[in-house]
Amino acid sequence: MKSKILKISIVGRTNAGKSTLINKIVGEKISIQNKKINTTQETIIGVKNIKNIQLLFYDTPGSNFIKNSSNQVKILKKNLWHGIDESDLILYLIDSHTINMSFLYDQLGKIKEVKKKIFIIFNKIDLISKKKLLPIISEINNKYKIESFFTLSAKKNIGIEELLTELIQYAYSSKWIYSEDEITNKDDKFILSELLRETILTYLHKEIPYNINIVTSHYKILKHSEVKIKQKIYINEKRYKKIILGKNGTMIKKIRENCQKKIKKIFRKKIHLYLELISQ
Ligand SMILES: Nc1nc2c(ncn2[C@@H]2O[C@H](COP(=O)(O)OP(=O)(O)OP(=O)(O)O)[C@@H](O)[C@H]2O)c(=O)[nH]1
Ligand SMILES: [Mg+2]
Repeated sequence: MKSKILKISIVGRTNAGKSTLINKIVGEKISIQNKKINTTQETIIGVKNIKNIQLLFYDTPGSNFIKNSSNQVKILKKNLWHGIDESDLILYLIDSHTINMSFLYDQLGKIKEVKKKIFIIFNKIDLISKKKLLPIISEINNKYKIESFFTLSAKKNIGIEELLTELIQYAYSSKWIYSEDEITNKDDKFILSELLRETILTYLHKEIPYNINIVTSHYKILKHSEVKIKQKIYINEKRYKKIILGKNGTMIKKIRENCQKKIKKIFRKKIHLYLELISQ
């Protein structure tokens, strides 16, 4: 059978569930997810092979920072547009639970300029009745040229198979970009650093995870398939060090234990995690 590919960007407001969807499709946690905003910062590619077809999903940073012009936002924006540019087709993901029509139209107006096929995906369908979406779908349909509409729940794994069945219809003849056993463009060290960022995001105020840099400096498989991991947390402001350490080191202890548990679940090995805080 001839090999085929399709590159798909997953775009949408922060918290719409883009990373949750990509993880469900790939079947492994390759992109961190969190209820705080702007969790995803880099474009992460997830690969799903179905028979002779390779689907490449680009997880992009949330798209609702358009009016802010800080440096960090500029990087997020660049990464978002890079994901869109690279793809053949755009999945625009909406949190069905919190739809803001004027924001949505503003976004669709910007995205349609790239002249790519757009699927609109109503996610979190577990939280709302589908019926409520019908008038919204017809309103969007009257205004924009949308290729297809889907409703699904990334978290509860509802409707994902149907979406994949539709997507493979758009694949075109080409050599595969990733080998059969590769599921992402990111290596284990990147994913480990992201898991620590996700843990810190869960425990601390959002400005902290955005003001630190995490490097996984050591990753070694020991005997009995145990893994030793060392991670360095670089902090650009001294006051954050105190917060991350917590009273008598209780916060960093909690972060380390929780992150170790998460890594164990994903890598299915016994993990020895060491964290080091470094002020720059
Ligand atoms: N109830 C429900 N919650 C969901 C669903 N999909 C995602 N979530 C939750 O929504 C929150 C945000 O999910 P993410 O996957 O991090 O969202 P994102 O779009 O990647 O967000 P950014 O990276 O910040 O742009 C998490 O708490 C998820 O558990 C769903 O289908 N149903
Ligand atoms: Mg994300």
